[in-house]
Amino acid sequence: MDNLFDLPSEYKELRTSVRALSEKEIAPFAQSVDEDHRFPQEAANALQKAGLSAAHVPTQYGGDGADALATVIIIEEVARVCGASSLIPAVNKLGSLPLIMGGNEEQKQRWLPQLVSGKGFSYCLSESEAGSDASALRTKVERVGDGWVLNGSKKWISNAGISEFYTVVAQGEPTLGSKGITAFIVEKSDPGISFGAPEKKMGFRGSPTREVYFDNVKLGDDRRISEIGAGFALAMNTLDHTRITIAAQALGLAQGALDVAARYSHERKQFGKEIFDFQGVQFMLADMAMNIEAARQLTYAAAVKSENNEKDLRFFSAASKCFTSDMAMRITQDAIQILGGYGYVSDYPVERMMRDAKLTQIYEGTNQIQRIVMARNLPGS
Ligand code: COS
Repeated sequence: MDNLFDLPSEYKELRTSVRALSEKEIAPFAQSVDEDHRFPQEAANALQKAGLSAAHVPTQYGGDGADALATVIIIEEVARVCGASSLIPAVNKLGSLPLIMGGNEEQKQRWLPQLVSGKGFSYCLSESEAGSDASALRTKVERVGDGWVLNGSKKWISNAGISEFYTVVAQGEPTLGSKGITAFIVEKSDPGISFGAPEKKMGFRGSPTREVYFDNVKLGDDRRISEIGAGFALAMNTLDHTRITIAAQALGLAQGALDVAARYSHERKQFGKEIFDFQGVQFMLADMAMNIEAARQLTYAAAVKSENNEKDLRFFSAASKCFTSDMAMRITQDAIQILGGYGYVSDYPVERMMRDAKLTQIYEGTNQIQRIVMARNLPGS
């Protein structure tokens, strides 16, 4: 029983090194990235240099072979200082996991080393009329000769325009519903692909979110990474693994906010003493830390289930994403409350963290969808 809930030393060392890198090379730019709505290029460079932008890629394709828990720790530590930067490793995992799970050897050899070399990989599922109801997607793929022709558009695509590669799920046989959907890889250089204007977002402002348009994009059959009609199951199964990375982001944002609030509570003096000395503030800090630790245990347990592909993964990934993002929303608000007026202005990072935390309750499936997934996959059922 010894150390059952203690992280093995290699994960602790990973946390220490990613934290050091994040504080030195990512945190100094987090505010300007947010204020200027600009891609966090400094973070992209630092993560790339350290082999952290796509560490999940198996070693035979040039990656670090970071397991699901290691990937969670990387994303958590980057999010602790900058949410937008943490989307770099998160989006790269989301975009490439369908290839890793569904692609053949030749396809993996073709794209994964390029991902490791710094070319991003985005995931295109959502559309303007197909969000929670993902299988209602209308982007159309038609068989033409030996290949395929893609037409339609995708919405809310993270890092669109920055990424070189896009996993796209498209409908080939509408009468079959979700069984008519197939998954493909589209490259930014393919004729017929274009991008909308960046969305003006509340948070995660450093990460561009754009529409992606496909106008008669011609694809060979070597771009198909699922069996014909198996694209929806592949897309959903991908989310079972990657919703945990959103939990990791939320965890990092909450921890970052707690760290700022705890430090501030010792610096700020009112009524002749540190505000930490007031029991009301102590109770808030204690509740924040308690909730973060509970979320961390759930998220790490979900990551291990992802790595081992355990049968209750679907429940655990939805639960970790839902619980942790709801928790992060409350904790970041409490952090602002502790900082008072200073929390409400951008001199301190907690208002940015709250704006970022809001999205973790929405993307990769709203928390209402997570509850549907949980209810359909109750533990023990
Ligand atoms: N893994 C593998 N297959 C899955 C699956 C999963 N996690 N979830 C569903 N499927 C399969 C089902 O087994 C079913 O196949 P069968 O008919 O052979 O059983 C098929 O897909 C359709 O499933 P279901 O009927 O459950 O689909 P619904 O239309 O009811 O939708 C939800 C299910 C709502 C859970 C799904 O649409 C969803 O997750 N929506 C949110 C999408 C999302 O997260 N979007 C964010 C964009 S990504 S950034």
